[in-house]
Amino acid sequence: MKPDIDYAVYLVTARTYLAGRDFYACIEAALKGGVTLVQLREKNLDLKGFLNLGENIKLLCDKYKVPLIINDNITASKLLNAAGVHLGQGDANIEAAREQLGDNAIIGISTHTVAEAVDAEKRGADYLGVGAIYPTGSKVDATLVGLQMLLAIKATVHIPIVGIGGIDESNYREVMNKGVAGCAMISGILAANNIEERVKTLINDCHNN
Ligand code: TZP
Ligand code: MG
Repeated sequence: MKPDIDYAVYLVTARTYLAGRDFYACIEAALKGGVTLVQLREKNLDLKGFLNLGENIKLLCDKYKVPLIINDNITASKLLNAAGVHLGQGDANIEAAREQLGDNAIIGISTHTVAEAVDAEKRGADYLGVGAIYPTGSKVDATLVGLQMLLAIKATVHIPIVGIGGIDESNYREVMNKGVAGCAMISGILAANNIEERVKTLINDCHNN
């Protein structure tokens, strides 16, 4: 059966934000705080390095019963027995991911236009990442799409939508109020001095409105 996914507070990993702190300790702090979903997104690693990192993250996610999504790499997702994969427009296509990972895998697609969103939904994506909602320093080639595009996509497709890009505790609620399923964050979580408390604040924002 396809797992039920809670997209509310979606952590996307990036080792570059940790300022010397231990990667696993930071991810565990986020899990303790209550992140509902984790995406392992680590660039510049070969498959072996990626799998080394991924095995440990998978163990941590299992400990907190939080699903793990792998960015870009379908093979790594399969080998790690992760919940699924997140693909950009330039990555492998949805059909290839579905064929390799099966019907129960969660496949997320980054989209920036209504046309891309409609196409991804038609091809069987489970959720859409839409961004960047706000300016972000975390992705050099990010396209700023803003809240208007988020609303336009939300009005057109039926699958869950996750906002991404420049989201933190100051604007999380503003994005959630647009009716999205959740927000994906790198720096909004990992750049916090106290990652566990930051996540608790976000989770609280999610439930108290
Ligand atoms: N895709 C669009 S914006 C972005 C990605 C991966 C970066 C998100 O990072 P942050 O720090 O949450 O803005
Ligand atoms: Mg990608």
